[in-house]
Amino acid sequence: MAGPITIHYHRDFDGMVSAAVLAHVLREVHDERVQWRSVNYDQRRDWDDFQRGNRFAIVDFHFHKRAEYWFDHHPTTFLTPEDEAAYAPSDKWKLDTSSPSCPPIILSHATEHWGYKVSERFEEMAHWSNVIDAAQFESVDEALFGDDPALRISRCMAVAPTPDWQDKIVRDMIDLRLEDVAMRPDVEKAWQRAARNRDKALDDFPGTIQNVIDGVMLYDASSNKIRRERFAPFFHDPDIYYAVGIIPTRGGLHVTCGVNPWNPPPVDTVHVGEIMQGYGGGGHKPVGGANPGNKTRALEISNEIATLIRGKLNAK
Ligand SMILES: [Mn+2]
Repeated sequence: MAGPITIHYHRDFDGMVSAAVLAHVLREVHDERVQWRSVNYDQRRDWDDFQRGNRFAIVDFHFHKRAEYWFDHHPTTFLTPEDEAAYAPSDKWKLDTSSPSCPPIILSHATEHWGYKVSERFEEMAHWSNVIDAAQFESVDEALFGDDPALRISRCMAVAPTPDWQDKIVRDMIDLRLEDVAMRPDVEKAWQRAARNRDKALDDFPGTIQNVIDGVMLYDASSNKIRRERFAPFFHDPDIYYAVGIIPTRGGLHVTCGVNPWNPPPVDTVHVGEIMQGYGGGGHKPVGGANPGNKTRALEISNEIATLIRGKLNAK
């Protein structure tokens, strides 16, 4: 008999749910012995050699032609044109870039191809995966302070106590309900810490604002001392349409720009991803980013981008 198969998954909420769902499906339907481990962006460098000689599946992450099972929703999934050419939807592979998150793709595929019966438990996890991955929160308050089990677990991941913590959470997600996973003492403890970090980030944010003009906020959060909270601009100023800012990342300074999900602009003429392409970056219509070489350039282009968006909003 073949050895166990390892599911490699993107280390975020919908990636973890994807791993749990596929583990359950492979165990119940295909009688497989299943293991799982998160995969990170550093491993893309030797992607061709990834797990050579081992049996593996990949979910919510880059396509690999040796993956026995592969499911993803990211439009940027193919690392090379050769990879893209090697892909065709099959019994074991599926890409659906229209899906807000990855788990619904696996669930519908398993139902269609393998006669799998989806439990209410996994329906709930898939729902929250969509909400979290596509930022479909009802309000900025839900995004920041929501305490549904899924939101607590998701927020915890920013303060994971060990590198293999996600693997432990996935193990519980295979067989338990989200509310039971969220009651683990280590999850509760991490959630308390993550909530304190959030509050600190929200307190720090106003000091980073450079200006708010014509519905566009410009901020500079490039200092390493400042904690980052993705939706802080829209919490601080719910009336803005866009926020443009500088943030530090592991790869250097990043200029990020996003639409206010809870206060859409009156005109639909701004494509953030295309604007960012003009600065060597990219993204989607509502959100995108670019990586300037240094701080001076970051200040320069963030200012330009804010001005450009204001111009588009004012051109009626
Ligand atoms: Mn993901």
